[in-house]
Amino acid sequence: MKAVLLVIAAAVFAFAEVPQKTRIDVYGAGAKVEYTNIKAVGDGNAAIHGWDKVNGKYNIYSDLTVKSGEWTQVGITFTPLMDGIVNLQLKGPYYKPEGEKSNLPVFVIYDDVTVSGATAPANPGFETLNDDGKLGGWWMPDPTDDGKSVTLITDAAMVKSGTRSVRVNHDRNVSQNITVKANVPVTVKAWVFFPAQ
Ligand SMILES: [Ca+2]
Repeated sequence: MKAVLLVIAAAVFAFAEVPQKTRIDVYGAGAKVEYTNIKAVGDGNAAIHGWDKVNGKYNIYSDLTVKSGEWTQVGITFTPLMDGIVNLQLKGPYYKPEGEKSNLPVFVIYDDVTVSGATAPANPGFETLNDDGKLGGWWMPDPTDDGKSVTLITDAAMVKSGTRSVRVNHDRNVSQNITVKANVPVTVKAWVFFPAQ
């Protein structure tokens, strides 16, 4: 009986553990851009990569809470300390349950990205495709057979506006460069939907 209860408790705990969160990162290592006043917009946290002693100070990660079953606008704000080009990355949360050899994908759907205080992102609503059928404006990884591929979503129930959104996870995500200016605060926001996993 005790063992059964333990198994049930472990299963419930494992289910509850899937983080209903998302993650917008900014990588400035190429131009060695550093920042101040890093904060989450709304419910969550944002900070530099404290665990990376070499490039961590140039990179921002975040941990943003997404509401259940509805579109949530999440974001980060930061002030660059110098001019430069940084890479804006729309990702899912890192999730590595105990006992797993590698992290598991948690899928998050993005639409309608806005940026203030920096160059506007191209194709912010994921509506435009290039001639080769790939997403315009964003770097999007080629499909893989590991169940982690980025996918374009056309199901209206999971599109915030227009006819497309994009589904990403931690390891396979979409990104593009934006140009920032010294001491000009930048705010990045995006609408996010957390689908059934
Ligand atoms: Ca769209």
